[in-house]
Order: sequence, then structure tokens, then C-alpha cells
Amino acid sequence: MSNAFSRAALVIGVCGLASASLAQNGFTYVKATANIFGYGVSTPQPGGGGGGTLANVIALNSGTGRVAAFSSGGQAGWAGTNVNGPDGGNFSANTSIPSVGPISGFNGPLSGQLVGVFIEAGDISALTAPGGMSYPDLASYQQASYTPGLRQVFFIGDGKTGTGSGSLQAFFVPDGAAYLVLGIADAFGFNGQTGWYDDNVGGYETSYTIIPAPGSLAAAGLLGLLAARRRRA
Ligand SMILES: [Ca+2]
Repeated sequence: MSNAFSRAALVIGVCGLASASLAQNGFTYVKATANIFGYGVSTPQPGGGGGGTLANVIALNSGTGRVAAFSSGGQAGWAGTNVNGPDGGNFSANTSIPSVGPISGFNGPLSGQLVGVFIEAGDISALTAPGGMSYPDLASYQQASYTPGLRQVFFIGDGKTGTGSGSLQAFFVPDGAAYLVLGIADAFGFNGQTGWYDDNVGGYETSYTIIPAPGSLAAAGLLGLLAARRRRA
């Protein structure tokens, strides 16, 4: 190995470690009753049936070009019985819920998935909801990466391209995001105005990592490390 090559390898290694040490890591339990449309300050239920509980709110370290990754497991149930994991299930073949105040709606196949939304700092109550993310088919839950906008509810699932398998998916954090909110998009039969949280049971154990302005090389390396750690676990 040439000196030049070993020095380059060392620099890459140190940069990777620096990124890893600054990454924001955490764990949170997202109850099946966690209302994604409430931004942690209220639990709206315009569709009736109960607004559930406050969504999980994670205050993000500031930065630009941040990337989030997730690893989620556990089981959640709807109307007492049917259960599924964080990638969602067949309680309803699809979810179609309109926006609530400044938070976008959520439309896609399956139901009961772990979803998230990035929120900016300050009072958002007077802001207009953006259009929803596009999830036209099951394959749209299996992408390598996603770029949700502020206040745009996005699919997380178990955080991997498959269900319980595959590689970690990268979620690019919109610049200006101050909070990451995690919860469930629920409605009567998962269609129509949000509500019907109060008969939900269980929840999702969710680990998250937000990598600050990593540069693509360090991000790829850190995601690889995370994947390797999970495979050993
Ligand atoms: Ca998945």
C-alpha cells in the first residue's frame, strides 16, 4: 500500500468517525394512537372516533443537508384485532386521508404504517398544507431514498427497502426542519377525515439516526455501518 493511498484511507476513516460521533441517535416508542396530524400540540379528529395521543416529537440538531435513517419494529392493531408491523397491513387496502391544517394528507397502499413529518420552528398554525407525497404502488415504499418537504407526511415503515429485509432507506431532511414528528395516519377504515385513533393498540419501537451534513461518501459509510450493526444484532 502506498503512503498516499494509506493517508487517503485514514482521512476517509476519520471523517467517517467524526460524522458518526456527531450523528443524532435515539429511540422512541410510537404508540398506535400517536396522531401524526397533531404536530405534538393537539390531536385533531375531524372524522370522529377519537384523536388518540400526541405524536412523538424529536427536536433536531440544526444543520443543512441532513439525512435520517430508521429501524422500526413491533406490532400495532386497529379496532382491537388486526395487527401489522411498521410497513403496514391489509386492514385497509389503501390509506387516503386529507390534510389537516398545515400538515399534508397521506395517500398510499396498505394501512397503519409508521409515518413521519418534518416541521419548521415557530408557529405553523396559519400555514397552508403542502400537497401530499406520491405513493402510487407498493414499490413506492421500497425506494432507496426519499425527499419529503416540510409538513409533508411521509412513509417510514420499518426503514428498510424490504419488510424486515433489504437495505436502510435514506430520508433527506428538508433544510429548515426543526422537528421530526412520528406517528400514524388514521381515519375510519383509514379513509376520509382523520380520527378513530382511540381503538388502536400496540405500537412501533423505533430507532433513528440523523446524520448532519455528511457528504454522500460519509453518509453511505455510516448507513453501511448501521446496517452491519443490525445484521450482527
Ligand atoms: Ca420497509
